Amino acid sequence: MFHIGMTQWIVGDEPLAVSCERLKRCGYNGIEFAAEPYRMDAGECRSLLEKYGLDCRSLCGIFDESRDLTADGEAGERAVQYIRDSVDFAAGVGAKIMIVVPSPVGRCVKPEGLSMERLTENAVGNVRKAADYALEKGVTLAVEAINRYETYFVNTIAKGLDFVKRVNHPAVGMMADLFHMNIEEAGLVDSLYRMRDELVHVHIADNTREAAGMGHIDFKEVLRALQRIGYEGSLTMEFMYRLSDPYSAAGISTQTGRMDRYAKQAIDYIRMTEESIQNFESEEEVR
Ligand code: LER
Ligand code: MN
Repeated sequence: MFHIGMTQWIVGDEPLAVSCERLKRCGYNGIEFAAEPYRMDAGECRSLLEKYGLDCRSLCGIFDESRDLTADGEAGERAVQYIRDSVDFAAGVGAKIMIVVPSPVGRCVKPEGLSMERLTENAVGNVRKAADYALEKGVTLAVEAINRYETYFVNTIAKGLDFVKRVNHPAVGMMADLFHMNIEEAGLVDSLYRMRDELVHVHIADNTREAAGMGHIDFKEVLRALQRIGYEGSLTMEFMYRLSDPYSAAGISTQTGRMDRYAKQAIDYIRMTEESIQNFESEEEVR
């Protein structure tokens, strides 16, 4: 069975204990904390993990305009330092993966006056610097391709793979976010196969970005592909209401009812799908 987690930045300012209790109640294995090392306390997070019997395998990097890896000079260094501080936080809560979006989320137009090559060079150099530190701490940076309505930069798996190849660092891999991939990829399964050697983490949402099973993504073929490529990481739920700016989810404070429903729907649907493909696999064996 896959490890199943839920990312925590999508629940707004809900207390962490409320999120952990929900996940335990719904049968989740873990929680993905937001990488907010300047306002979250690793000790407090660890006690909650212990209290609710959850683990934290990954942190979700929050790359707003103030954490711009495509920048050089001081701004670029600030983004690198944010990753280093998040890596310390990851080590403090036992997480082995930190998600990295190599450009600010929500910046959909390339900044004027800077070539794509220059921006890429900056981002590659900054991620490589951060990765040297991550390697020392045993953390892998997972590059996330996000769709064209959230970035002009790395928005397809092909661009993500090129980026990772250019960084060329043992502490840098890639992740798959099914919501973004459903917008950008010609085929989900083909792209999962293409990224198999780099794949270290997965985000799950349906095509509307609501919980798995509420839309039309074929999770049966997605899970079968993940099994066949030998993926052993977490399936981390990252659902939200239909928002054009995903980070605005973090500002919504009264969504507990919806989150209860989505959290349960997502895990029940994925577990049921998992079971149905298990049955399918064994029928194949019988034949
Ligand atoms: C943003 O849309 C996203 O998918 C997150 O995982 C990273 O900020
Ligand atoms: Mn994601």
